[in-house]
Amino acid sequence: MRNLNVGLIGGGFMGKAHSLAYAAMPMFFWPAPAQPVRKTIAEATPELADEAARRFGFEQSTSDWRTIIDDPEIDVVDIATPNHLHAEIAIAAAQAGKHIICEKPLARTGEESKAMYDAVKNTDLVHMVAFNYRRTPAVALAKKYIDEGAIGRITNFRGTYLQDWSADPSSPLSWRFQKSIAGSGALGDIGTHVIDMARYLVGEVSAVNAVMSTFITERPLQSGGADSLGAAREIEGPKGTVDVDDEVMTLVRFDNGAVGSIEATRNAHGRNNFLTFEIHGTEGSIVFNYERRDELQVCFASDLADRKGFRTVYTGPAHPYGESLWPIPALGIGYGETKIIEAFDFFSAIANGESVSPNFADGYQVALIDDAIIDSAQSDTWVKVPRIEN
Ligand code: NAI
Ligand code: SOE
Repeated sequence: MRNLNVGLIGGGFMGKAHSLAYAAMPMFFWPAPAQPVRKTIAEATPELADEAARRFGFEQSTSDWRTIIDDPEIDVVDIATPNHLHAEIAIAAAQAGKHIICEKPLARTGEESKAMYDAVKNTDLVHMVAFNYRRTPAVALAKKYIDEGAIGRITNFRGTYLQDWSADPSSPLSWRFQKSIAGSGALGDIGTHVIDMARYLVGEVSAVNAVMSTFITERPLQSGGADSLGAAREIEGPKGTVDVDDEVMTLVRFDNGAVGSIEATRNAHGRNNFLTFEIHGTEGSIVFNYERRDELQVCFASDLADRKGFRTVYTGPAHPYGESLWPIPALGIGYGETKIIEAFDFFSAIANGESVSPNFADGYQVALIDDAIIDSAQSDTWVKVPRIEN
């Protein structure tokens, strides 16, 4: 088993999740495809970097991410910074011949995403964009049922991602509300997870017809310290402008003829991480809700009429990734497990010299769908989604 040295850039929420995954992946998936070595972590200041190294188990730290790029011992660059840094870091990492895992959204715009894809597309590098929710075992099970034809030809996809952490107008101006850093609001931050699900489970999106709105146009500025996600802390004081969307809803058409809808907001009181889909096919239906992520609801048209209805399948050893997780169903899959599975698939691809999905091509295609949604909301019309050139 090879050791692969990781340089992780960004020691916030995702820095924690990825560090956990690197430590835990070989505990679950054994023999592991490779042993991730937590070599160097980069943070915004030397103090933050030193603290992150001690907390997340890295051998060394730096306040200049280019140190990681320039280090010939680093095999993997992990980008877990706010969105505005993704492109510059990823392109530098690709030029230095590093494998790359980059948090979602791939970048702020389609144009930036294209530059990232161009940097990796004619190389042997493994590149991945971290849409981890598709690695929830119940979602992978939905994909298996669909691929096996269990619900027939898909006719309808209804996806939502609803949260409430920013519903309070006195919650702070996180970088997630600033276009120059985030690119877009609910669309790029959480709508992209639903778009990834839609592409994974149904197929390519061909056209969109969207509305977008911003209801809370200013929020209190944060000073110093870590970025705070809304409800975690309410602050008084000077305010800054929110220049991204609070709400996005879009109708979608798929290449294969299916239709559907996608909506996202971070202002839905009572919804915490309500990432859901309901898929109808000619032979059945599938329903998933991340807040009950051990469960998949299925209904088959072939069920006898007097017992037809949704049944609940609890994921466990019989299901995707299940043999490596916990020994009986419904013990509880968490957010951490989705990142551990993601790390397993990423390191497997490196060890086997294969590509992995979702990769930068997928991240770029999602960004083109985002751009089309913004264009549609502004022009009040259906907009066709361009397809990336391979
Ligand atoms: P965060 O704000 O918690 O952490 C970002 C960290 O990057 C901060 O600690 C900040 O100090 C650091 N940073 C900023 N500039 C830096 C620089 N020049 N060099 C090194 N470090 C620097 O943000 P969070 O939530 O971890 O988000 C990071 C990325 O992960 C974003 O792209 C976000 O969209 C994505 N994300 C993905 C999730 C998923 O479920 N896949 C969940 C949460 C975030
Ligand atoms: C905030 O909306 C956030 O942290 C997103 O950035 C993540 O992508 C999502 O998985 C959880 O919520």
